[in-house]
Amino acid sequence: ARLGSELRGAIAGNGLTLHFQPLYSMPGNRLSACEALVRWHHPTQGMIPPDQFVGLAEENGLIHDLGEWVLRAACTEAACWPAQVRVAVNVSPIQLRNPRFIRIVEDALAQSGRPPERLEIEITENIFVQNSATNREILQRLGRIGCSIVLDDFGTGYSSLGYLRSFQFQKIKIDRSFVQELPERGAAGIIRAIISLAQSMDIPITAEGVETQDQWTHLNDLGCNQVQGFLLGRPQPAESIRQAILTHA
Ligand code: G
Ligand code: G
Ligand code: MN
Ligand code: NA
Repeated sequence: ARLGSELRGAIAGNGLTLHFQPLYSMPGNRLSACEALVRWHHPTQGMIPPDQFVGLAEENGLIHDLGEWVLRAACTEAACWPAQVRVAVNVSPIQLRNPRFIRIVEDALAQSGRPPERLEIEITENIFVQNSATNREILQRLGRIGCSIVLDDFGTGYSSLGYLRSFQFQKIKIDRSFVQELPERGAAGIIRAIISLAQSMDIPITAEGVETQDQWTHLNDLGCNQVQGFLLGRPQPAESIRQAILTHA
């Protein structure tokens, strides 16, 4: 309860910040997007990672304000990047229940002057826990605004092939648990199958959690379209990602 009220204060005050992790195109090896990852600077506990407070925020409803802060801050920062570099924002399925959600996205985009195509909304497979008509409708409305909808952490949760067919994602991110087992044969086979499925549906594939050159080479051979991971760049403060963009975009 204490942490909850402190989190409320952090959202309203200056307690949160965003780090950004670069995504690189494959082939080509250009920095093509950056994923915003929220951080909480707690006054006594130091930096608290998101997996210790996003779940809490989902339980106590703060996820709506937290998510709105993240969307606005990410779009504001991205406003000073070159036009071709996209910004990716993680959105909790619970945020879609907010009747204001579409308005918040439109407003964040308008304030930043970024075209909607340069905003990627990353949503995990939990979106499919309830295969609700409302969720599908919100995703479709985001798509109509022009945002890219990305299926995050693919392969670990609730997706089924039926869901993939019922909603057109602009991109699929293969969960890092598969990538990290490369070059083990089982993982390679699963990744090959996911890529071939995605290609047949015309959906680009990103692999996350790429840590070694060997993994990068395997993913390149398998026809992966984009890579993200410590090998290419860690999540880093905004000023530092601006430097990376200058050199690699
Ligand atoms: O580096 P990392 O510790 O940043 O992130 C851990 C987890 O927290 C990841 O699953 C990531 O998707 C999630 N996460 C990071 N930032 C956000 C955010 O702004 N909103 C939501 N919903 N999840 C986030
Ligand atoms: O679930 P999501 O994909 O949004 O998660 C982003 C999380 O993945 C962040 O916690 C980020 O720090 C972490 N991450 C990014 N690249 C790597 C990597 O190469 N290895 C590991 N172990 N984690 C990574
Ligand atoms: Mn993500
Ligand atoms: Na992910």
